[in-house]
Amino acid sequence: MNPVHPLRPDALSQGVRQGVCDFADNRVARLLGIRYPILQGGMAWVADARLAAAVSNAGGLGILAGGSMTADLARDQVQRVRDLTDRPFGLNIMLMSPHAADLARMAAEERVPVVTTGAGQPGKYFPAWKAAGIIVIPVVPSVALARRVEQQGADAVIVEGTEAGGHIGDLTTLVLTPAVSDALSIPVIAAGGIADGRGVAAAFLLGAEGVQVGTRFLASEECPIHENYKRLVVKARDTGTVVTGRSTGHPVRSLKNRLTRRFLDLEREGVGFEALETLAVGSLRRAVQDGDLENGSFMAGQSAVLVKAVEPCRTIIESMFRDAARILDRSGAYLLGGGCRFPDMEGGRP
Ligand code: TUI
Repeated sequence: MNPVHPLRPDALSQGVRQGVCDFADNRVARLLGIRYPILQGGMAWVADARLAAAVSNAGGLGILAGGSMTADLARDQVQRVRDLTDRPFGLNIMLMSPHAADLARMAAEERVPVVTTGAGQPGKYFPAWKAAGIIVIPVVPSVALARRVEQQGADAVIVEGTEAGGHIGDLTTLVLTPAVSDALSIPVIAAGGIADGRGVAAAFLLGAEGVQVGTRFLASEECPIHENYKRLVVKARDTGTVVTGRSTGHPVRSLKNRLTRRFLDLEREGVGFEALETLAVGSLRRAVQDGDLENGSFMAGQSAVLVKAVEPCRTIIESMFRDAARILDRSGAYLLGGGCRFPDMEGGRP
């Protein structure tokens, strides 16, 4: 239960007036030791040491993707981030990965500052991570799992709405964020559909104290993906993403292309899991590394429509928070607009 809104309007106004926006009173920024309460999604095959370090150096929390790595490869990436930044960073462990247990052990051995988890229940790893002093932030798709991980000792949760890219849950960010904020005491970080300052402002109004952003960072200069992938994100339309894999119980959102059409055709025909698996195997790597427009899986969130250009991570973060702070600072006027009247208002004032 978070009785007090995390953003103090007075501090915010001052920050905006001074042209800086320092979230010193924000629980997520304080917990993580970062300037802006923004985490970069740990996107499998995408989020390497260069991207993570760029985000951390710009004042957010860069996160390495463990989803596509063996523990040895991830250990090497952890070392590389440490070479590139003195700032805090995280490691994402995709719990469906065959390497999840090894990655969990490596994270504790290396005392990675922050671990985020996805696609499963991380409870059994908590004792080792907490003993190593790691800040643990699971992605949760429901209030029930959010409550459970809070009891198990999570430091915060990321609620990821179905607008997100990659492996997704059912609920929207608009519903999940306030529902989980009502149920928990630890900070809630919103993800899914957030790609600009309006999304950040909306997330905070819903009770989040931080945001996690993936798709916008796909279109960052420091993101190591193929140029074709960045181009597809920037030119994506509102209807440009689709969810495949619902029939398998592992729904994944990506940009529409020949692969997603074939996948959906096969699902409609009712072919078995193995035929679908054959189509999917290696497809994310083909998108990220080869830029294979026909056979690659270009995972991205619905927010791709909001991404207009490839920009440095620092520009992305600073513009998002500058815009969010302005919107929140004026949110009364912004939300009601000039002509809006409630029936019981006198002279337009409540
Ligand atoms: O993990 C993600 N997104 C991902 S992982 C990924 S790698 C991949 N590659 C190929 C095929 C499929 C995936 C791509 N995108 N997001 C975090 C997330 N976690 N979203 C939803 C969840 C989640 C779902 C169920 C977390 C916990 C959960 O628990 C279910 C249970 O066991 O109760």
